[in-house]
Amino acid sequence: MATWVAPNDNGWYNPGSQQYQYGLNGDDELAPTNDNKSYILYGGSGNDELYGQSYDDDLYGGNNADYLVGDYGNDNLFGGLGQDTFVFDTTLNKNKNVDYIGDFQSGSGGDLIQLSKSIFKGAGDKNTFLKSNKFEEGKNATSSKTKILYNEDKAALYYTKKGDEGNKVLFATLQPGVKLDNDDFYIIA
Ligand SMILES: [Ca+2]
Ligand SMILES: [Ca+2]
Ligand SMILES: [Ca+2]
Repeated sequence: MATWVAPNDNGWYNPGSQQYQYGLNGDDELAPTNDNKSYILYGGSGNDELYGQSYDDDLYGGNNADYLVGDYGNDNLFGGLGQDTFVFDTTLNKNKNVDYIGDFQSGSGGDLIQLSKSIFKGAGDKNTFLKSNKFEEGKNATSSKTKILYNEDKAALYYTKKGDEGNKVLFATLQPGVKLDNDDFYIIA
């Protein structure tokens, strides 16, 4: 296996096609540019930014506040300790683009799920938290306003374009038992 370790603490790295990439204790940015395989990225300690590509990637933020972008594919995302951010900004596909977040911490001081308004149409304005009337917990949406539906029994997250009248599209699953609320979600451009 090809393994790459950051040459210095802190900094932006472009190790290209190395499949395994390890940040060190500083703030690392791991952003493979070759979109031809699955990547396994470890941020280590520090506030790291990890960017997957189109295949099924594994991203591990490690300690501190990390920013995880799986991109397309069925990615496995682990923020580790700290207030981590998980970004969803690629075209939804219930078979080929469903990420698993393995350690989400809900609520104040916890982690955040960022949703691109260009994908999650109608979810709200950019740079705002998801409004409570656009979020619902349950098996199916009961309101036409609902955009984000969370089935707590399955720890499954869906986007539903037209709420109770629309089809729901699975886009993420989380570790079993986790509860979510509307302010766990933040809308981005
Ligand atoms: Ca690091
Ligand atoms: Ca990916
Ligand atoms: Ca972390």
